[in-house]
Amino acid sequence: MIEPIFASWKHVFKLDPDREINDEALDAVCMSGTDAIMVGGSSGVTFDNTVDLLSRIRRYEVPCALEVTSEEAAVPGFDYYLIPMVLNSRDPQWLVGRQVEAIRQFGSYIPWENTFAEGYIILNADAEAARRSDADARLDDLSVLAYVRLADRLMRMPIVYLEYSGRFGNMGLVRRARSLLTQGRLFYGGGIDSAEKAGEAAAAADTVIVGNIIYSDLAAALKTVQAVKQREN
Ligand code: 1GP
Repeated sequence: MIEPIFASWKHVFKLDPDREINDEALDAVCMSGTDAIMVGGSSGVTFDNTVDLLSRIRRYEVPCALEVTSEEAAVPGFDYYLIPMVLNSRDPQWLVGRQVEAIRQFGSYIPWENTFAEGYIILNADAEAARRSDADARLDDLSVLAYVRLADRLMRMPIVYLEYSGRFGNMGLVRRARSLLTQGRLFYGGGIDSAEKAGEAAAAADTVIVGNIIYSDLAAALKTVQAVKQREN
């Protein structure tokens, strides 16, 4: 099997189509040396704002992936499509329900060879993503690791995503999670707002996702790229 491209991604910037970013900031993000841009958000993502953001990112060579959270916003033209499946949701619609509905409607048009499942484990109960997907985010460590094994060994998901969105997570737990993986790649996202935290996350996970800080402190966001790349793990 050919390794998916994201196997080489160490640093990813996540841009939210529902948030404003001016051309200068977008230029800095796309030229930063990050391995990829992921486009996605928890609310307010539409076809129009996703197309708009994609067309602006397309001026650059950086690979661009869409994290698809609603079928209306499944815009063609991205390099990759990442499909979140919230493993610790209490509501099966966020695990497989919405995905089945989208496949039922658009299955023949989905670029399957560039489409990958993300086994999401949401661990910040205060995050918008946790509220929307009704995730059971208050898990003890053993349960988190059980979800990780479920995703990696039983479901053979190519991406296991520990999502702390808005809060910096427990790096000891992230490291243990990664040590259990046998074929999947461990994505970590949440609360990275400095080079130091980016370095710590890079030492614990395979791929580090930086989101919010792009919009509140661009200079700090840009520093996370080198911090991650310099880290040998
Ligand atoms: C959100 O995991 C990403 O889906 C990144 O989190 O926005 O907290 O950086 P932050």
